[in-house]
Formats: sequence, structure tokens, C-alpha cells
Amino acid sequence: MRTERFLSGLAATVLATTVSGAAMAQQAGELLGAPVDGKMGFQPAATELARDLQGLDHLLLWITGLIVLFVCALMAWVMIRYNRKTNAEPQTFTHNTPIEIAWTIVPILVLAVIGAFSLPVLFKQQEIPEGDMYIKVTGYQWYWGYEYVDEGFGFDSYKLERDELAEYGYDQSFYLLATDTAVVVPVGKTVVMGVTGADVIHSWTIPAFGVKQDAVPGRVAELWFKAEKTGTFFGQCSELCGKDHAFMPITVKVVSQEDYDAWLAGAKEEFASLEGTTPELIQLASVQ
Ligand SMILES: [Cu+2]
Repeated sequence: MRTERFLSGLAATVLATTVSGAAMAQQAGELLGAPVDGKMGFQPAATELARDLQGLDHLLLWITGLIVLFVCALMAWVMIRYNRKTNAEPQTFTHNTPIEIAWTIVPILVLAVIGAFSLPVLFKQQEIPEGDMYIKVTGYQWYWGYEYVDEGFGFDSYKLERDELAEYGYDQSFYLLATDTAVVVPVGKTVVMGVTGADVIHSWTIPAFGVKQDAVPGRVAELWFKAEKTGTFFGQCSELCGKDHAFMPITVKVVSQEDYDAWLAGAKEEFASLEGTTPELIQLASVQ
């Protein structure tokens, strides 16, 4: 499966170098951040944020797992040792001070430990750093619009139909993941995204980056990520937004700085015509 995807990505790269045009030049790198048949768990982390989140999840799984085992063991002990047959004459006491103190203190300690590990992860995600670049994303019913605010252009991103996938270098498993245009970002750069909605609440996410942000009309929320490897990563709208909620996927391509510069030059030309027709672009440039 992996190899197949790698090969299709490779084929797309070759295609991109032979067929010019910014849209095709976006086809680069391995198709990394996508669900894989028969697998469970997280997609491989492509950012520090995602690694932190997955580490926290593992820690919580251990803590909750041990608590479940402990409670089950206590219940089994009570059922076996204190049933009517083995303990016909029950004791009549109603208090045990040391145990009551313990079952108050121990859960507090458990929560304090969880808090000590989870709050730094939360803060790291929510404290938006000074970004190397800023992209504004707007959720529409039912597609995404992107604006490279610093560069003064923007484009919309629609899902690829089944019969369009091959043309863009994807196999059929990328239906409802792959889009016609993609967000292109350079590897190792801090990207800050402003997320908003134009009509109803949508939610922008890339699971492999560990980011998810509701796109709420009338406000611009922010998220950030710094992708550590090149490749193509996928997400899907994650807030029920109407009948085509399932049909507005997200594609992000992480490329080398040189590839990004080349894409940027082409994209500026290709999408420049949108500038006059997209009033939000000018408005947003001033917000930023
Ligand atoms: Cu949506």
C-alpha cells in the first residue's frame, strides 16, 4: 500500500516536471498523512505538536488502563472474599479513616500528574508563535478557500472526483482526501494559519500535524505547525457543516524551500487573476 502510494507520488512528481503549471507542480513528495486500510491508531506524526499529542495519549492510555485493572481486581476480591458463602456474618463498621483519606488523595495525585503532562501540550498548541508565513483559510459550504496573505494571492480548493484522481497522481483510495489545488508550505518553517468560516462552522484539520481548529464565521482563530518532513498530508472538514460536509477534504503539501519558491512564482501568476475578484483578500491583507 505504502509503496503503491509512494510510486503514485513519484509518478506525479515526474509528471509535474514534464508538465508545467503551478497546479501540477504542486504534485510532489510521498503521500504520507492519510488513513491506511487495516491500520489503527494515529497517523505518523509530522510535527512536534503531533508527537506531543500522541505521547500524551499513550500516557493516558497507561494511566486509565492501570486504574481499570485496579478497580476490576478490587471488585473481584470483594465478590470472591465477601460473598454470602465465604463471609456469612458481615462486619458492621461504616468508616475507615485511612482508606477514606487514601481514596481522596490518590485521585488528586493522578489528576495532578495528568495535568502536569497535558497542560504544557495544550499551551504549546494554543500559544501562537511568530510565524515565518501566514495563510488564511476560509471554510465554505462546501470547499476551502486559502489566501497567502503576505504574497497577495488566494485560491479555492475542491475535492477531486473519482475520475480526476489519476490525472493528479492519486489512486482511488484518495477519494475524499485529495483536492484539486493544495496548500503548499516549505518544510521546517513555522506556518501560522488564520481559520474562519464564511457561512457555518467548519473545522480545519491535518491529523498528522496534530492541529484542528473550528472555522467560525465572524472570527479568525489561529493554529500553527512546523512540518518536519516533506510529503503530502490530508485532512477532512471536522465540524458537521451541512449536506456536503463529507466532501470538502484538505490537502497540504510540504515541500523543500526551493520547490516552494518555484511553486510560489507559478502560483502568483496562476492565481493573480483572482486578486481583483476576491474582495476578502484586500480586506484580510489589512487585518494582517
Ligand atoms: Cu465543512
